[in-house]
Amino acid sequence: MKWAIIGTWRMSLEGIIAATEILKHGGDSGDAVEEAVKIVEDFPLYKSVGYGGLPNENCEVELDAAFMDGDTLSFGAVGGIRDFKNPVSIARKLSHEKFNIFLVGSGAEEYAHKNGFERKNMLTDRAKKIWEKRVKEIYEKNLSPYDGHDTVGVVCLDKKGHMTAATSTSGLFMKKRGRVGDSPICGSGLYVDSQVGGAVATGLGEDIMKGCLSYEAVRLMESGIDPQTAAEKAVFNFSEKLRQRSGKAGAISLVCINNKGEWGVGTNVEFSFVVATDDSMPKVYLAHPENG
Ligand code: SD4
Repeated sequence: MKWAIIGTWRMSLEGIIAATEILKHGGDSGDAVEEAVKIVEDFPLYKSVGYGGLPNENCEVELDAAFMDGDTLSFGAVGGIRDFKNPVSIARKLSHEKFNIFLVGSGAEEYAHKNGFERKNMLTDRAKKIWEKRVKEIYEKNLSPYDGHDTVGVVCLDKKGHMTAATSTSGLFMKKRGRVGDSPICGSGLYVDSQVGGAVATGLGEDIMKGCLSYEAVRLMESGIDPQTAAEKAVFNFSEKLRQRSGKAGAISLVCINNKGEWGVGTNVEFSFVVATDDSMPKVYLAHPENG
């Protein structure tokens, strides 16, 4: 059977290359997405995910991550977790729980500690310097603090037809302490159903969550629409709705795969993403708002 994997932004390339090795040899999609996301979390130069992620306005790195299994629809997530190495693995572990599947802040940290996850100071010197520079700029130039944010999101179909999805992010640079974006929210940052397909989103979480966009893309695929049209419809229709109702829409990008391994992308900004399938090597693509 076919396999396929798709990830948001160029930063997912190394992770997808590693995941491809798992998938080629008949490995499980849950292991593939976790591995892909962990590699991004561990890389210190990516400023919006895991180690090296940019901090909140108090110079604390608070991380959001989620994991979903498309066979059982089990879901786990952490929000605003500090000082743990791989939030995606904690989210995956939570997805095996029956109760308390989405934990935030100190509760998430307590769970991670009790379950033997590795503690790590996730603030790098580089991220701290960027924070210091930005604090100065905001003060001197009256700049909006909120930029420089990207989520790694990965959706995968393995040879057995098992689909999973995961996300991980440090969220908005300079966010308020306790702010949680769309990435760990089921149906907003990610959704997957092995009988239909899966989707992950990236961009301004405050807007993505208002449209439950990952669920929307999967729902569209369930109604028989191909992944490319589903992704475009989910992003464009909702961006337009936001513009009409409030005059503006934030950056929104979404990638999806159906249960046949066909994929699609929709975006209202320039957006890079990575795809690998059983008949194509991992490759970086660039999408534009005009052509999706
Ligand atoms: C958030 N959606 O926390 C994330 C950030 C992101 O491109 O993906 N930005 O709102």
